[in-house]
Amino acid sequence: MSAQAGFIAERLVRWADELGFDAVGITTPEAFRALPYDAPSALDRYIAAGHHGDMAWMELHRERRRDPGTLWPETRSIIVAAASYAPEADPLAILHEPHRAALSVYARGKDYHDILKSRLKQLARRIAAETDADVKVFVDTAPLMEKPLAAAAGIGWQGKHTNLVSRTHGSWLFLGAILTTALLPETRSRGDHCGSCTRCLDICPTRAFPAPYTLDARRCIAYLTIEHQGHIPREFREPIGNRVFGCDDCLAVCPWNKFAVASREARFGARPETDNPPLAELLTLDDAAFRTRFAGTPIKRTGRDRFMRNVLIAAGNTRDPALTSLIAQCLTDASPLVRAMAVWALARVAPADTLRAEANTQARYETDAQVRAEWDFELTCAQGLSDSKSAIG
Ligand code: B12
Ligand code: SF4
Repeated sequence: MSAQAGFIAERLVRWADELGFDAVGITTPEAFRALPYDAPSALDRYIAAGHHGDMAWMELHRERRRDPGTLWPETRSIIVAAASYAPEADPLAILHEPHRAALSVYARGKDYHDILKSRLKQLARRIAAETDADVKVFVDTAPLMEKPLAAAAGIGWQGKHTNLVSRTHGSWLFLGAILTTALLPETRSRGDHCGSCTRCLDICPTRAFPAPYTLDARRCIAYLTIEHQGHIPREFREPIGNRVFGCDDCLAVCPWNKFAVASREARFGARPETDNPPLAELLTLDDAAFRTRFAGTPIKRTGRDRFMRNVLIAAGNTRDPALTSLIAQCLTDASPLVRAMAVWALARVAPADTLRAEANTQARYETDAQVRAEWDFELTCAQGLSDSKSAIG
């Protein structure tokens, strides 16, 4: 290790702080491979079990993702930088306001990918300027396992909810990495401090953890509302509640959050249009209005149709007849994703005769097989309900 490498490592902490990062660490491909839980094999098991659902890109780039040395064989050191997005108020309070959309904390500001990437590039430029080394910057979408890398770099540990937890920032850290050909002194990996706590596992509304430290993404609300492209399976619709984009439950109950300081959230520019808006407002969004409203935020990534699918599930979960006409308007939407969830939501807010009246005007013209199946299911349930009522009467 050269004296210059030690000098860079010392400066790194100051540079990272100046650029708005809250923690930084250095690891190597060898240290990553030596983690006690063998992250590359854990990825293999995750994919073999189908836990990635329809995120086919995880399987497609598996070889590169499972080892930074395969992604870029010249890599000698990996700098992991983390930025806190700790919220100012309890992010679970919104779950008690069913008429408003719960948008997860990470999605409420400007898109963190853009912000972190720009900061990481500036950090990488400083490293490159001080050495002859090559550098490459990665945030989130690259085939790299950022959480075990951050654990190997000593920023924290992977908690039972699988996210990186830090003793100083709790569960509220975004991560990014810089790969470099420079050999820099490693920072030490720290142990697991979850102890016997199981709060994150116990609170999950969809029971997405088959075991501690293992997530079945197919059951996770973050996956269902953001990544999943099709209809959301029936068993998850009620547990989703009013969570329209992502989920914070397992992060928010982590006891280590008590040390997290909210001041840096402002750097992600929380915006009023993502501040848990009323569902009634969102139910009227067409494509243009969706794009305008959520431009520059992570929310735009789902596109309008998937977002409306989620809004309709939340609307159905209000069980409020006052939303009937707004939901009914979605029965003629161009997207079958939206129409299907409009049927489901209508069946929850409207009386059976309104459902049947809508079926007479809409269902008979429905051409999409899955939307027809939603109609058939809900009309059969409504019929069963009125049969049992008349049997009792
Ligand atoms: C795919 C993905 C998702 C998927 C799947 C998540 C998952 N756990 O795999 C979905 C869509 C569900 C998702 C959701 C969220 N995500 Co996401 N996601 C990713 C992504 C792109 C890849 C993650 C990955 O590699 N998964 C593969 C599997 C194999 O990894 P794993 O579940 O972590 O499995 C590990 C454990 O099982 C562990 N393990 C196995 N056995 C044992 C035993 C012991 C004792 C221990 C300690 C560990 C252990 O080894 C495995 C490998 O490390 C990363 C960005 C990146 N490039 O890394 C962001 C990332 C993980 N997501 C992030 C965030 C913020 C979220 C959400 C909080 C967003 C939200 N509010 O809705 C939720 C959290 C849900 C949750 N409980 O995980 C952050 C997490 C930051 C942090 N502090 O950890 C990341 C790092 C993005 C970023 N750049 O900041 N995400
Ligand atoms: S983000 Fe929500 S749904 Fe996903 S694992 Fe955590 S608590 Fe469960």
